[in-house]
Amino acid sequence: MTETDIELLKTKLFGSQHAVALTGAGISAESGVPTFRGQDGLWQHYRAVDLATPEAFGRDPRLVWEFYQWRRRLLGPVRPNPAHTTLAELERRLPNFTVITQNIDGLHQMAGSRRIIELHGNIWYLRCTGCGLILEDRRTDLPPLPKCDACGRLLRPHVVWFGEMLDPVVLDQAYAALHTCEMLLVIGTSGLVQPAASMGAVAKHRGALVVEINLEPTPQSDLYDFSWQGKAGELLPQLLQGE
Ligand code: BV8
Ligand code: ZN
Repeated sequence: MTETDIELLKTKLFGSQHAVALTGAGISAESGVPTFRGQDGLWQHYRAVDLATPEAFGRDPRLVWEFYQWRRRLLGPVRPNPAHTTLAELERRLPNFTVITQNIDGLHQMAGSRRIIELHGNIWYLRCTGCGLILEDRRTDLPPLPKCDACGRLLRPHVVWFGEMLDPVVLDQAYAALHTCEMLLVIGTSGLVQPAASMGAVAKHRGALVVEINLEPTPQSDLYDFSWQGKAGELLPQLLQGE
């Protein structure tokens, strides 16, 4: 990305009527949240994708809860970084700026973003496996197998597990944003998990300018207009400089 490219990007962004950011674990890395790649992606000797499934929860709910309790304790003291706060600032300055996130860490809300579409749920919400009650619970010392106050059945994290469908209402909101945006920032995602991984292509095919912001190229980089490589927390604030 040359200086000219960045200026073009800013002109397009600040002239946009509807811009969108699609984010993944990489945007929270500089806040100290482990990503799903490499060593980061391991808890004890389990891969996140092996524990974040309805099968694993059916087999051993105590183990899966231990995994989510570990992530909740890890997330407790974590705070948004300049990448999150830049997107919140863009929402204040631009009409209809929307964040579509794969992250369940709630850091976009904490940074002040309000127009957020959480594709995969939120770790601070629990859902009853019996009556479907959904409740916010930010305690980091939940009982090993949390139970529903209403019906006594087992609670589970209100997140989307591998092999589970995304909430159709949430999916519709995401596609509505992708179908109408003039610009899409694809930030800190490896582009390996569907359907999020094909959302950049959806916007591209609808004529949006798509800019990838990542430490490294991804399988979709060639499809996008720009691949801006570096740390999101260092690159995104540049969008506000001089504006
Ligand atoms: C579904 C919540 C219908 C839980 C998550 C075969 C082929 C294709 C698809 C499938 C298939 N088999 C099954 C599927 C579907 C499956 C899927 O895609 N599997 C993959 C693994 C192949 N998808 C599903 O199951 C989805 N449901 O499709 O339902 C269906 C059902 C059954 C069968 C078919 C269809 C549900 C997917 C949602 C699962 N839940 N999270 C939890 O978190 O506990 S997914 C979870 O993993 C995250 O939410 C995120 O989506 C994904 C991790 O990806 P990223 O966020 O991108 O993070 P990653 O670590 O990978 O990469 C970080 C990136 O950041 C890197 O590129 C790195 O370079 C960069 N980076 C790092 N630091 C920085 C940085 N960039 C900038 N700055 C930095 N500082
Ligand atoms: Zn219940």
